[in-house]
Amino acid sequence: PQTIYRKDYTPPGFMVETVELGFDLDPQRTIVASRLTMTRNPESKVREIELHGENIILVALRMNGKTLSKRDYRLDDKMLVIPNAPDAVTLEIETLTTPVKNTTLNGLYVSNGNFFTQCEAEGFRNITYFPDRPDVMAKYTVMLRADKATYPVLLSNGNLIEEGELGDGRHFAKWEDPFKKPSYLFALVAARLVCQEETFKLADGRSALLQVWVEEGNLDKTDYAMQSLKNSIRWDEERFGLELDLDRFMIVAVGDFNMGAMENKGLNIFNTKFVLANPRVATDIDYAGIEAVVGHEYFHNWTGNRITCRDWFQLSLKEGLTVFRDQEFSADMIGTESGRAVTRIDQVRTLRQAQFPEDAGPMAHPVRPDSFVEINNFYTVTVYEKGAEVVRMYQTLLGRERFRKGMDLYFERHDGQAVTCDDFRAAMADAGGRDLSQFERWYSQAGTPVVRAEGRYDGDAQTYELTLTQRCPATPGQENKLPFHIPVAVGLLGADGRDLHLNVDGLDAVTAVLELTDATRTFRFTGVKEAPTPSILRDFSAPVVLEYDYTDTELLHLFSHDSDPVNRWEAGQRLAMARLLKLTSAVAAGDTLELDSTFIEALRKILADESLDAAFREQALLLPSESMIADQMEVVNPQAIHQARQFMRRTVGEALRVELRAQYDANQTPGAYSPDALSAGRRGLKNLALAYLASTSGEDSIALAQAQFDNASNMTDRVAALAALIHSGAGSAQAALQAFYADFDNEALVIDKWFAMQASAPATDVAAVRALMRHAAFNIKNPNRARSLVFTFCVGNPSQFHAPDGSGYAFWAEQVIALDALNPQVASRLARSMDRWRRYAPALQAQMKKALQKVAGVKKLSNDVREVVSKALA
Ligand code: HT7
Ligand code: ZN
Repeated sequence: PQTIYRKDYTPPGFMVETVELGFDLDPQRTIVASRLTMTRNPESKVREIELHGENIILVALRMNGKTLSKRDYRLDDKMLVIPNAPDAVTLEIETLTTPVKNTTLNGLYVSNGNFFTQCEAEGFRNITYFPDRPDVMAKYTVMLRADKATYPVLLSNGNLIEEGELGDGRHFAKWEDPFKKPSYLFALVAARLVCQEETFKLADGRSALLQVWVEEGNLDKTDYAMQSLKNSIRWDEERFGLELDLDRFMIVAVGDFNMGAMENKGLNIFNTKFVLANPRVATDIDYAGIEAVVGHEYFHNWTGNRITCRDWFQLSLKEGLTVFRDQEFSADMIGTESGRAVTRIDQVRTLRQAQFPEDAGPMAHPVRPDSFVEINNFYTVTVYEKGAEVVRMYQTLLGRERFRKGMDLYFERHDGQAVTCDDFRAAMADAGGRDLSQFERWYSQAGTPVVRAEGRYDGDAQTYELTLTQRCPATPGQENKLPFHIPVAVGLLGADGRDLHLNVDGLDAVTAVLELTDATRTFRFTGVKEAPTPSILRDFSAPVVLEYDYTDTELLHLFSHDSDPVNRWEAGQRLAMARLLKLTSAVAAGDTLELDSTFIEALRKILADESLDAAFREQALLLPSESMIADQMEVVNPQAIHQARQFMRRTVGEALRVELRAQYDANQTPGAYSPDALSAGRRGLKNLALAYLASTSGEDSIALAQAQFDNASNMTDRVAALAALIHSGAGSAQAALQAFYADFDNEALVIDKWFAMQASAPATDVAAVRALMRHAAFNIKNPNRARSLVFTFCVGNPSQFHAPDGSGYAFWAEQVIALDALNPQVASRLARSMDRWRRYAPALQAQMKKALQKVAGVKKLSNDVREVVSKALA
């Protein structure tokens, strides 16, 4: 497969002004007629008209009214090239596709009998021949024709300008999008659907029609998505002064979808998982996901759609920025400082759990990659979540006000354009009055920087010197790194736990944002009256690993007192991690396992501290995951990690039995269910208490879980109880699983949970997963279902997946190969779970390598999977 390089970017030879599309929709044989007006681009050296096209049949081609013969163009399985074209042309193209056979869910496809499209990144070329690149922006008019009884609803981007009957049982709808857009934002839906709709008043006095479209039977699950959409519109008006620019904004839910959702102009298409919710079927986490994803897609309307990417290397321009915006939206929706901190802790956890490992593996790439084989492989946590951290750092460095000015300037300069990450940085630098040239390295250098901190207190001089030194590990293709521009937010705690007043670099505050730009620098705090405990990297001010040789005493001090909730939580995680690593070594060596009372007492104090939000206490008591422990080890031993973590849970559960039970009782949320952060936080703490208690296997804890399962009035409590039963190995777990299935067999998203809970259970081995795959409800073609069982097992059940006999790896190879034949995008995500195989013991490594080679040996492998396995094996 061919590698594409950022440095090779060239402007398109022809621009497209208008696109008129006509669809005669038929699952077996859809005819697409396209009429393009194009003009030569004076900025380009390319002389030919280059149109992308894959998996479609060319039926007719006319240029300026004249039918072109095969001598007039070149056609292969990827491109249609017209060499001799005048400067202005009208192209008429007719193509044929078979949507029902499209299992890739890319381009035009059928899901549950309905038509949907997915065009990002390069799906439009599966619909018609077109310069399918984001820097070609055009105005679209779309005519849809389909059988009326089967597809009563016909939707596309923009405004509905005409609809009617065609006389033969078919009907039509004509849509016009008033805004120029790249082809990846095109969408259509032809379906039997119903909608919840509402007219919503915008800040400038205009009204917009908001619709949430779902299959019949799901209309009772659309309220939260609609509410989230209205909140998003209001928030973008207030926080960024950005208004909805359309008269109509639609969200459509589909059960077969490769990702979370898609921001097509005015016609967002969503995975059902991020639309459908009511208390019976959705958990607090589902509700939070809906709010975040609805916000994310809506916010793309400005950051992505109005201003888009020049090329796909710039993906983080829209994704990093839009993730930052959705994170801020979710935090603002909670409204309290402590609630905001909990969302920040969640973000830090995701980054450490998923992005740091990516940065340390064979697929490591900069936020703005330099090359790729398959762009779909670069919708990554680095581009999204690390990209959001990069945007957050602008705000930290410039301050909120100047950051907002930078955003305003970005919109003022680039509305209607396809631009680069450098353009965004320039807007921030110009509006902020700062030189941000070194900051560019966050876009161009891969890898997670390590910041080493060392402190020195001089009692006589009353100074505290903090020396910060940065380094960044080598990543594929990047041996040596230059220093980053790193904002390091620091506070100093006195012996009483209170923040000391800081004097450093002319600042006068309790938290100072130090800017580390050199490889090493010493910052001098003056007027420090006592030896402080440093709280470094407050609010996780940069996506780095912080090294500081904290003593247990210092960590306990921070865990009890730090005014920065993120660092308070962080101190607890450090205390837990140090012990988990020791326990893991002890398991491997066959030593006796012990947990010190100091740690347990610190947890006891936090757990019972009613001055803290329940949500924060939940975070503080959540142990680092098995994969995070693995990340800290030279040679990973998954079974030892699992046993060590189980031991810690059980020991804490036993030691804090009384307090856990008290919190369990105190944090009940009687009355009508509400997904608000306060109630969700209480349920979170209560259910964490239940999980700890159930891990002790006491009969009374099992009875508690069983009672909660039987009496739960919402899905959050029901799944928490079921998970507690399953994970504790309770005899009643099987009956509970059966009852759960029987109650929800009509709810696809709940059955996904049913599969996922079993796939992640410590007792579920490969044989049990294979048995579940034979269940009538399992369907590998449905990405949500495949993720719930196969992915959850391969990624979320490390001690079983890494079984010493290699059976997990053989299973992985089989599933990657099977999925690849159906849906390369989904297959390649699964392929990624073997990325870091070199970190395991030699016996496991050998079997993992064999599995990777088996996949690599498949002749007809997609570029998606080929890129991932070749990089893993390189
Ligand atoms: N911008 C959207 C990306 C997306 C996507 C990419 C590749 C293949 C399928 C896809 N579905 C959606 C989602 C987003 O970030 O908002
Ligand atoms: Zn996005």
